[in-house]
Amino acid sequence: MRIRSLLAPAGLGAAALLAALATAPSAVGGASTILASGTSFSPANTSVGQGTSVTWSFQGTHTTTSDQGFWNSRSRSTGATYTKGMPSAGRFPYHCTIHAGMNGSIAVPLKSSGSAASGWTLRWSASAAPAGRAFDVQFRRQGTTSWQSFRTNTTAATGLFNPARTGTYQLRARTTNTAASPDKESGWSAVISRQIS
Ligand SMILES: [Cu+2]
Repeated sequence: MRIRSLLAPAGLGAAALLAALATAPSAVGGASTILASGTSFSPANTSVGQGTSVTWSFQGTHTTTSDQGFWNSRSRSTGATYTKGMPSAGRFPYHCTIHAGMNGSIAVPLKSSGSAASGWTLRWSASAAPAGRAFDVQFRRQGTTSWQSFRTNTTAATGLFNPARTGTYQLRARTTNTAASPDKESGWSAVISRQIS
């Protein structure tokens, strides 16, 4: 009611309001379309699920260039788009090579399924790594400070996390560009916490 009364003076009826809400990007899932315009990406930071894609649209001439060499649109101008699949977990910073300070990042979360009793099948990639990609997965038990390796440079997409010791564990994953020399790693995914009983 409050929203409606605020919008009413602008002439938005209930039907138009519902239509606007239905098409608004989800705040949780994040936008999968990013506008490159002026000297910024909008939204600059976004989160998308494993195996989804992100599309940039361009106003003026820009690039979307992964800081770790995961993608590079090269120069694109007004009206053009560039789409990149985001298959695996990590945080992927990128920039425009034309405008200094024009930066953004894509976060792709680690997934899990299972239970405290039977352990958690972690999924850090929608599919096994293609050539030139590998994954690192780390954990730490709550109350400890240092991360430990669960997988290093694996090309598998999933693994069962079921340590002998009970407790709450934090988990994170990243993607490595092994086609680069030397290797270049994405940032770490957002941390997830899972119980082991
Ligand atoms: Cu630019």
